[in-house]
Amino acid sequence: MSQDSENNESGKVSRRAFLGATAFSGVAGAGLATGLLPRATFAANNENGVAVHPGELDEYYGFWSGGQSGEVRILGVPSMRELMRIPVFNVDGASGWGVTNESKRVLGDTAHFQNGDTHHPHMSFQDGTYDGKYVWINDKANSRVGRIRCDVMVTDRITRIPNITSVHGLRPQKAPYTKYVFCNGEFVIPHPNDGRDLDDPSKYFTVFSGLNAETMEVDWQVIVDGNLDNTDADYTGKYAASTCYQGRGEGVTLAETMRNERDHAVIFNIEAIEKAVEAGDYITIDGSKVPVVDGRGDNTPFTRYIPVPKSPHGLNTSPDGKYFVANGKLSPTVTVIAIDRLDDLFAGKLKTERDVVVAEPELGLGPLHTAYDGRGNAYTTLFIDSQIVKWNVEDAIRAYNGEEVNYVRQKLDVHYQPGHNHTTMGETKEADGKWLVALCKFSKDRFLSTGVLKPENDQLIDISGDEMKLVHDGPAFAEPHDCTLVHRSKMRNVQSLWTRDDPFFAETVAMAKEDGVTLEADNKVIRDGNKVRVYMTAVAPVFGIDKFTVKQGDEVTVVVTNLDRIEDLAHGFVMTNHGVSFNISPQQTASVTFVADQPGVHWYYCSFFCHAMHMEMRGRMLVELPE
Ligand code: CUK
Ligand code: CUA
Repeated sequence: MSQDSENNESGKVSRRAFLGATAFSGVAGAGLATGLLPRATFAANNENGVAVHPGELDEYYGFWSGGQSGEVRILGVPSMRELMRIPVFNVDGASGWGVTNESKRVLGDTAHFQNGDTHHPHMSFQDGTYDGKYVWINDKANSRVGRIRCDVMVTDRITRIPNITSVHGLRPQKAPYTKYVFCNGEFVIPHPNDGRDLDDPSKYFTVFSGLNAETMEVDWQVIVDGNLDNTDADYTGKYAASTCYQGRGEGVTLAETMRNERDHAVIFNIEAIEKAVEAGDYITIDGSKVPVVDGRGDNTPFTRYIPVPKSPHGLNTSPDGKYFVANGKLSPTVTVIAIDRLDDLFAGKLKTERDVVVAEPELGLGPLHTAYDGRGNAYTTLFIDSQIVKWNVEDAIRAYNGEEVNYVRQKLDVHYQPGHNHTTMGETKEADGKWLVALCKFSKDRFLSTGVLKPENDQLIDISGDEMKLVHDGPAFAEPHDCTLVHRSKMRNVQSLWTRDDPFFAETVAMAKEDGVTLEADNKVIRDGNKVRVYMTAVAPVFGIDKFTVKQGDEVTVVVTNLDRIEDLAHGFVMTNHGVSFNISPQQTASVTFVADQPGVHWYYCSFFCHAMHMEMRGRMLVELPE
């Protein structure tokens, strides 16, 4: 699939010439008018004249956290059209995630949790930029990390991180490639957390985890002082940094977590951690086998604690690889940390930890997250001020050094209370400075009232010119914390058909083989005591079996293989009154196991409209009374 190169590049010139400059500024400026258009036909316009008309493709894939829905969503940017939802931690009716045997295998021993709280979707890297292979997402609610395969856009692994309660910040290593996904354990807990120490917070701690990107096992953990909020990696592979909002000690109540004027950003020395683990210089805790090193205290080889004001939240690496920026939240400032001073910091060559700070610009109230345009400017969300502030990093450094220079370029009102913001390719060395998305927590009056629960408001801002321009309001269901904007040229491996030997359903294929069944050809019912396995094909508009008989109380496994090879020709399988419903995409095998507990005739049917005779694509399960 070569989507890049054509479309937009050639299209934009002619459209621009055709519509003319006045037509564009009219549409782009009229926030209210564009808000009235249905999302699917919205055409966003920036200074480059980019518009996405019906039938045209977006320039960027946006991977959106689905928040409390526990999923990941794919949006097209700049149209802001929602293209797809990828279930990860949730039960999903359309795909049958959490219902099929294949998804339950991925969910593993946490399949009984029916929800998640996703915050940070991030793609795998090669050499400082996206490679189109995986997207990871954290589940703050149940301490898990999920991995989505970007070739089929399906979750293939879920890991419950040991020794922690709740994963919050998550980032893949950016260079030389994503070997680790860094995961912040947010809440401090006793270790072991088995009831013997309960209310003595001085014994609580949390850990920073290096999750292996390929194996999805945790390779090592680092015990830290304080807690861990957000994290980001550098562009060399040497360092990662996390924010902490509860000081070095044992703050557990609201007042305690707010009492310090300075909390800290903790810097992790990845090489030093790896060395200690390789040398066997580690402990294990809480009965888990994961190697753990102790990064508490001022002079460990693994960590340094940089004091920063106050309850810092977001941590964002600049795309030139020079700076970590910690966002102050309760301070009107962000703290700029020079990454090239970290070697000296760990070598003990600096007088104080604060010597790595090269700027601390005052930006406004409630700075939460910062994004970059690749032209030296940063964009920070101001939660309390409901604004995005655009500022220049090098000018902020000059001001910190005493020069009279105004580093704030512009403040733009957003609607309302933004959390994350994100620029196109902005978390890679290829930050291209075209679009900024501000993920606003409150929409209030921006849409027709939906009652007591209102949508979030994901606002699209054109940053391609000198001035930020708001061009679109995008309602979103609760609660996308973060998104990742990936140029479509990075997504070369997206497939429209499953491959028959795909590992996602390999175990089901192996089961069929043991039963002597060839899934691509056979339609068979295998009885094995009170277990019945029903293998059927699906080719529009027929299931390979239109009737099978079982006894009440049998455990029935239905395996359906979609033999259609036509792009987008999905079937569904619903067993009525059994809570069984799932999708089978082209060339996929999917299965479900349930108990036939109700005697009588039960129809099964295809639930995805696949053919003119789709309504007739069905069959009967006859459930006999037991003898
Ligand atoms: S967090 Cu929600 S607005 Cu979980 Cu990245 Cu900052
Ligand atoms: Cu197959 Cu509808």
